[in-house]
Amino acid sequence: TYQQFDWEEYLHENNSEAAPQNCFRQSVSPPQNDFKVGMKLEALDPRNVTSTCIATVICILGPRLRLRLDGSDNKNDFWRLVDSSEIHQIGHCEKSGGMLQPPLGFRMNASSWPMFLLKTLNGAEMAPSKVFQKEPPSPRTNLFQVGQKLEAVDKKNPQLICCATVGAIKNDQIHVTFDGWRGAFDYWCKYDSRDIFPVGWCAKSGHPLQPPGQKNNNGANRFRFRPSFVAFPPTPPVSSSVPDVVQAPEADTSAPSAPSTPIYFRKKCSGGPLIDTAQ
Ligand code: MLZ
Repeated sequence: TYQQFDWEEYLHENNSEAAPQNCFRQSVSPPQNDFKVGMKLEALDPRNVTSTCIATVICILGPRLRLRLDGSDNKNDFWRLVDSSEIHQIGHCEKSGGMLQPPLGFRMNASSWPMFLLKTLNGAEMAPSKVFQKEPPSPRTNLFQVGQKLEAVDKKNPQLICCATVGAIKNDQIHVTFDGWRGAFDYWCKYDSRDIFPVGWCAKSGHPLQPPGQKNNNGANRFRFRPSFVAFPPTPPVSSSVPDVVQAPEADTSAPSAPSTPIYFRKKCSGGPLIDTAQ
């Protein structure tokens, strides 16, 4: 277990407010995730939303699913909430008169699609209808106000949900700006986007929350907690032939100081929820 980011303290210190729940197209209590890794379902191809494809659950994070389209590569995974309207039980497409399509960038010849489809579904574990949750309704209008805080998917690192602020509003769009980052990750989206969440959603749903970055923040941010599993190199053995070196105390002990020795990560480890996986 790790120290959760403290929104209450952060809002207070930044003299700011959270966007209220009724601004968002999210259910009041985050939906339960009863999917399992390996289950198959139907999903709209994010790169070609007119086609419905077969997808496999690759990873589960709180109420979100990391999906990969069958017949696609592993470079185009995407994330969906379990109450997304863009995912369905297998059979839904055909029932509504549609036909399952190969994903954009299908790695085989198009003519092999029918056989591929048969094989990929044969013996597969299909997600049962009860694990799909109904999408919550959209608020009727854009209720956001500039300056309000929220939690938002970082579209460039879509596994991350991060602390953000409404930077601007234009008609039905809001500008999502990421706290402590210089703007490279900011984006405009519709007020009813499924990628934005009320403050506290991550904590409630068991999804990790990426705390604010440290840009424009004097390089120090006490809201970035140092995880406990960071390994420091062992201290060298005490040798009697070498005089003990006494480290002088740091000049400013109130400033959060970076460790003077490098931090080593085991390369294989993907890191915990507080570690930037994509540096
Ligand atoms: N370490 C990566 C990811 C940053 C994530 C920012 N999220 C708002 C980078 O610096 O590009």
